[in-house]
Amino acid sequence: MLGGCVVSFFLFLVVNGDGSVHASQHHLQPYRTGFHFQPLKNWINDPNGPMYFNGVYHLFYQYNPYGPLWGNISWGHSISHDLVNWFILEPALSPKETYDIEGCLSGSTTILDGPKPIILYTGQDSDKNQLQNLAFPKNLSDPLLKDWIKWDGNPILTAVNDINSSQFRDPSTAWMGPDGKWRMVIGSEINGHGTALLYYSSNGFNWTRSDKPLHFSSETGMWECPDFYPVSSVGKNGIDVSFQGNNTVHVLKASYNGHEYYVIGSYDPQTDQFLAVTQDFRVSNMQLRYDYGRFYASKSFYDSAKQRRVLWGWVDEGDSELDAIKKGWSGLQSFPRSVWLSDTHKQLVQWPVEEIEKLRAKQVNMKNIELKGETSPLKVPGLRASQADIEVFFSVTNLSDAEQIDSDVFDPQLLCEQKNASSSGSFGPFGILVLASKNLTEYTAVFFRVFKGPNKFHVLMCSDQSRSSVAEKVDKSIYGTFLDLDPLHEKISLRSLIDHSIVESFGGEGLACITARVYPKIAINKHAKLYVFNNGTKNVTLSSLNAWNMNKTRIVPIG
Ligand SMILES: *[C@@H]1O[C@H](CO)[C@@H](O)[C@H](O)[C@H]1NC(C)=O
Ligand SMILES: *[C@@H]1O[C@H](CO)[C@@H](O)[C@H](O)[C@H]1NC(C)=O
Ligand SMILES: *[C@@H]1O[C@H](CO)[C@@H](O)[C@H](O)[C@H]1NC(C)=O
Ligand SMILES: *[C@@H]1O[C@H](CO)[C@@H](O)[C@H](O)[C@H]1NC(C)=O
Ligand SMILES: *[C@@H]1O[C@H](CO)[C@@H](O)[C@H](O)[C@H]1NC(C)=O
Ligand SMILES: *[C@@H]1O[C@H](CO)[C@@H](O)[C@H](O)[C@H]1NC(C)=O
Ligand SMILES: *[C@@H]1O[C@H](CO)[C@@H](O)[C@H](O)[C@H]1NC(C)=O
Ligand SMILES: *[C@@H]1O[C@H](CO)[C@@H](O)[C@H](O)[C@H]1NC(C)=O
Ligand SMILES: *[C@@H]1O[C@H](CO)[C@@H](O)[C@H](O)[C@H]1NC(C)=O
Ligand SMILES: *[C@@H]1O[C@H](CO)[C@@H](O)[C@H](O)[C@H]1NC(C)=O
Ligand SMILES: CC(=O)N[C@H]1CO[C@H](CO)[C@@H](O)[C@@H]1O
Repeated sequence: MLGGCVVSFFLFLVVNGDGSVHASQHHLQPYRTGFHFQPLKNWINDPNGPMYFNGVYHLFYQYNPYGPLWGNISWGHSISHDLVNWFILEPALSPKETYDIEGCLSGSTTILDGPKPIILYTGQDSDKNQLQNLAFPKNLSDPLLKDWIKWDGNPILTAVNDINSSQFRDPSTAWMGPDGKWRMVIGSEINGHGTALLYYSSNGFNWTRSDKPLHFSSETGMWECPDFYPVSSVGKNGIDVSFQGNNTVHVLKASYNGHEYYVIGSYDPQTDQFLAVTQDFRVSNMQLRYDYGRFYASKSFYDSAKQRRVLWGWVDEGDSELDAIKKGWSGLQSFPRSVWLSDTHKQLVQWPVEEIEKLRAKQVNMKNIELKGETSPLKVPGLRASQADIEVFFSVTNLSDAEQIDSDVFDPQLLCEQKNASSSGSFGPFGILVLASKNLTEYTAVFFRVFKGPNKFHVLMCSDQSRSSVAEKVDKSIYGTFLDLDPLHEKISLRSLIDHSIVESFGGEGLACITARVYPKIAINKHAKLYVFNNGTKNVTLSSLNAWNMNKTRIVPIG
């Protein structure tokens, strides 16, 4: 993280006819998003303590009220009725007490009996010790829960014994076990191992450490932002953290190495044993992740209104600090995603929450088009392609000429780097070019390739930013992952949320996500185009394409 550096800047505020205010017009601010959550200005990072309470969605987030770089970290607070349009309130927590004077760092909310929500969060003191603290709403009858009171028993936990005080943070949402006690985990590193420390409480306020952690890994360093929750093995509905019953498995997520890794396993609440069923935590591009691009420090919550689990993640910038200062802001939240267990039970599926469809305006579609091998990209006409939601299905037949790979185990990220969008194959690269300029000087290619391994076909999904901008000093990484689907019998689908400087892509109807940040210089606003392309030698069928211009969300401060 950066040190606290306060910068003054001008911000262009525009008040629209409908009363909403947003920072600047897109011609002055081509990278500002239209339908992703961001405050009017300044720095944000991790989503914190999202919850649904008394008919209102709350999103808190790491926020610097004074500038576009990390510092003075507070809990920004916004509320919504639909996860799409937001009202921004005053920060819920600000660094004011000795135990959080260097920052109110990440944490979670838990709804105790009552129902009464509490915030558990990490404070940093002036010696950079991390301490755990608690806050609760001042007035439970206030539907907005505007004001939060820090408990006078703070800090509730300090780093003792084998805990390093600079590696002790991000308390999770608490869940209740069959003994009526609350449990929560805190991210740490113990003896060099990434660890989810386990704590118990009878009332949610006073916590004691369990003599064993919930889980740890000798293959990784420090774990941040642990998340732990059950998912149903029968259907897409989400379940509350404290649910006890059959037909569930548990997900443990840890943030390390810049990514969001998760493991699916079985959890016994009698003994607090968590046993990994999928590959246990390690540092590898083959390890399950929420997202194979830019997406970090995520947090999920159970939405009791729609019986679903919703996931938010921080999507940081790929441009420089100087750019952040010029823009006056830094950081986005991903579009909220529903999360459930895949049919194979071997991984999660993620999909933008359905409320996104409220924003869909003009629609464009295409159907049953044979994309001949190695031909020029096909332009999708009639779309405002800088702010769009697009879903496309491809099908391939007769894969006998698919490119061979000599192993069924490959690093997909490396494969996408070696075989990028401009490297022709047989089946693929095919996919879409987003935020593309008219003569294709700039584009971001989101595409697939099909390989034949010794035992099965492999569908590679890549997001190639190497041509995304003529600007030099912006990140242009190439990201990749495999999709667990059978390309002979299933269509290969791609959904991309394109929003000026973010491209959130969902492959295989949510089997894999890749989020990218891009900073085109030419392909901005009305100059951004969308193309379908096939740069492989073999034909691919574009079965269908549906794309929508997206309306802007309203993000309005109400103090
Ligand atoms: C609590 O909030 C309710 C609803 O907004 C309000 O009517 C009441 O006056 C508030 N109570 C206090 C003590 O502020
Ligand atoms: C919780 O902790 C507070 C402050 O340390 C203490 O006053 C209180 O008695 C404790 N409550 C319980 C139930 O242990
Ligand atoms: C504590 O953690 C910090 C990194 O956050 C590390 O630099 C330091 O060496 C650790 N201290 C000990 C005693 O391990
Ligand atoms: C779970 O399944 C077992 C065996 O089928 C059954 O005995 C038990 O009642 C079920 N538990 C719950 C909470 O449904
Ligand atoms: C999108 O915005 C336009 C222009 O403000 C408006 O006319 C239209 O009704 C909106 N569509 C939806 C689906 O909200
Ligand atoms: C590929 O597509 C072209 C154009 O639609 C068609 O003429 C050709 O026969 C197709 N090739 C194969 C092998 O299907
Ligand atoms: C599949 O393609 C191969 C190579 O192009 C060809 O030899 C074979 O006849 C095709 N099979 C079918 C069923 O079309
Ligand atoms: C397709 O391949 C050609 C030749 O390698 C390359 O020049 C072109 O840029 C590629 N197209 C895309 C969209 O990458
Ligand atoms: C993309 O692939 C081509 C051909 O394999 C290679 O020459 C080029 O350097 C690659 N580009 C990047 C950015 O890796
Ligand atoms: C493509 O467009 C850009 C900007 O409009 C221009 O600078 C560039 O020369 C064009 N390139 C080609 C090959 O036409
Ligand atoms: C307004 C305010 O409180 N700004 C503070 C932000 O943090 C820096 C140091 O990190 C302080 O110097 C500022 O006073």
